[in-house]
Amino acid sequence: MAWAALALASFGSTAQAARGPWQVNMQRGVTTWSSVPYHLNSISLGVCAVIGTLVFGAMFIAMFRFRKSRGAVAEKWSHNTTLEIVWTTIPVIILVVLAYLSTKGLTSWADTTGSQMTVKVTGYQWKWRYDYISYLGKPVDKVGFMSKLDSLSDQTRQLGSGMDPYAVKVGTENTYLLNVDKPLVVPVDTKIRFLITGGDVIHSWWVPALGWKVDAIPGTINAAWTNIKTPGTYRGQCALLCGQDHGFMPIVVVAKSKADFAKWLAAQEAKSAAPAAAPAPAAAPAAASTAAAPQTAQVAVAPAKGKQG
Ligand SMILES: [Cu+2]
Repeated sequence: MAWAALALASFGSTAQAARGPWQVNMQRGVTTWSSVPYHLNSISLGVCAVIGTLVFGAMFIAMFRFRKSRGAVAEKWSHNTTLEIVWTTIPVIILVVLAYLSTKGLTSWADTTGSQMTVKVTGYQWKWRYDYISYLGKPVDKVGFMSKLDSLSDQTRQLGSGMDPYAVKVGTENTYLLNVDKPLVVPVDTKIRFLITGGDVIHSWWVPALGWKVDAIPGTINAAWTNIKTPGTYRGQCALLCGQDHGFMPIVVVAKSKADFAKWLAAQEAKSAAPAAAPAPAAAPAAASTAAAPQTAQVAVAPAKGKQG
């Protein structure tokens, strides 16, 4: 049964915090939207379970009751119009209902209008970059950083390190390969738009508690949004095989209260402003171009897109 344990272990390796013991269902997530895929999954699974029970039930009853050794004789008829209309109409209705519900869900997922904040996410081999573009209608002043596997996990994973993966902890939570040096910090109760792209190859930004994942594709910007209800730490992974260290580029989202986030953002802005004020010739052109750049997120993102193309 080692394979089963292994499968279970890898199945449950993400979203540790939100997962109860022996939880096999999807998690409900922590955002205003994340219950949508949860309910869609429950509905489709329910439909599948009912159909499966009816079809396999009828099949097994027929196999048992009408077997040759019990003297069953085959019927000669081959056509039943009523039956065919029934078993065509019912699946059509089920499919139309499922298509309607999932289209409605996807439409609400894709609607980034009214976002109060924009963050650009760029996937690299093998780390993530987060650039804060705007917050509450104002452009954010040069807050952006790389987010990569925490150094304790990184040292532990090296062949022959002799270090204990179970000793990699935050509090009581084992965070081996799940923690990063700098998490993405966001506020709760805020509609956040993510602009997701790739800097080298295709990656996929996936945090299960948000209820979606989006491919990070070089030369393309995919948009998605979230609105987190509960403060907390939410973990995710790169979800598209992107090379040797694909398994070592986790994602950590820390959702703070609005007040705490405003403080954090102000501190980051102050930090990024400080070195630029000092005489650093290399930093000067970058500072000038940012200052000159217009205020909208689209324009701020455009140069990065051009660079990748
Ligand atoms: Cu990746």
